[in-house]
Amino acid sequence: ERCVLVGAPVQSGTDRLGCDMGPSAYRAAGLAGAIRDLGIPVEDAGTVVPVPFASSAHPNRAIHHLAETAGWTRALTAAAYAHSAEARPIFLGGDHSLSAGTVAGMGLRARDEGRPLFVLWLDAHADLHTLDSTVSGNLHGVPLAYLTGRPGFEGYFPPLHAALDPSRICMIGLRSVDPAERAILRDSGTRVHDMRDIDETGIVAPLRDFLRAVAGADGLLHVSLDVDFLDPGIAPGVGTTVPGGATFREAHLIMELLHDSGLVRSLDLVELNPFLDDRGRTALLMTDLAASLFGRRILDRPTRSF
Ligand code: DIR
Ligand code: MN
Ligand code: MN
Ligand code: MN
Repeated sequence: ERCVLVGAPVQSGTDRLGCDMGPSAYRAAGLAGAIRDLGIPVEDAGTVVPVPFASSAHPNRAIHHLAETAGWTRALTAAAYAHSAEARPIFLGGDHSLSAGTVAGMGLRARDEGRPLFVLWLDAHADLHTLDSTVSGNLHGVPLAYLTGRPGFEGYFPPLHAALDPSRICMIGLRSVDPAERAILRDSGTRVHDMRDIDETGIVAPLRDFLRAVAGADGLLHVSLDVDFLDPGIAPGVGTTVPGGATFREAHLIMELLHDSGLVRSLDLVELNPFLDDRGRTALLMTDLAASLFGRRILDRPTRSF
């Protein structure tokens, strides 16, 4: 099946400038060629342009660039829906607020196919703030609250056609969760694996469990990969580094298992800040991880079920 690259140079969700250079960095790192080398046709669909959304002013004064982020959400919802009709899209971010749009668009795709949407969120953060609870005002911290239909987004973000069921989300890599997010997660049904979990049990068992649930429900899987999921020692090109992240092999192993599952329909590559990177190494690592997800492997091995 074809792959399509969709540039989403979203910058409005963070106060650290540079994420808008992400799509260029992935192109320079050779993402299209890396996937073509696997025998998969790749088309570069260019860059999405935000569609204005007239957000009301929000009483939380910390919030910045609300209308702009809502405009990206509207445009990316449409783009994700359109580009997933006949290809597997990779969304080149851009900060993580872009997932409010890409996941909403994939939700429309799943609805058309009569299948449930599942989301794997690989991130140091839960990105579960509402507009009322965010303290930083950085909207890259809110996409999952919007997508799961938490209250308080009406009039500020485009209306959601259907909320994502929190029990169809799996988070891996958490190590920076704010109190309001922890409260939401407590009884949400979301599969949550913080770094301590990974230290204690490894990364394979929780992922296999989740993949089994996706397959059992004939679900469609969207993967959202935040650079800060990775340890800053191997991935310095991000504005919100948090020590103690996933290792090189943990990250590749996740991608390899995802490939073997055959379940992944779409991918976000988010939060890369090329301005903070070290000679492109973070862009190159993210590119290699995407290649693993699309089937690059060390040795041929029989495709195991998970
Ligand atoms: C923090 C950081 N929870 C906030 N979030 C980040 O600003 O709301 N998410 N960096 O990726
Ligand atoms: Mn994130
Ligand atoms: Mn993060
Ligand atoms: Mn972030």
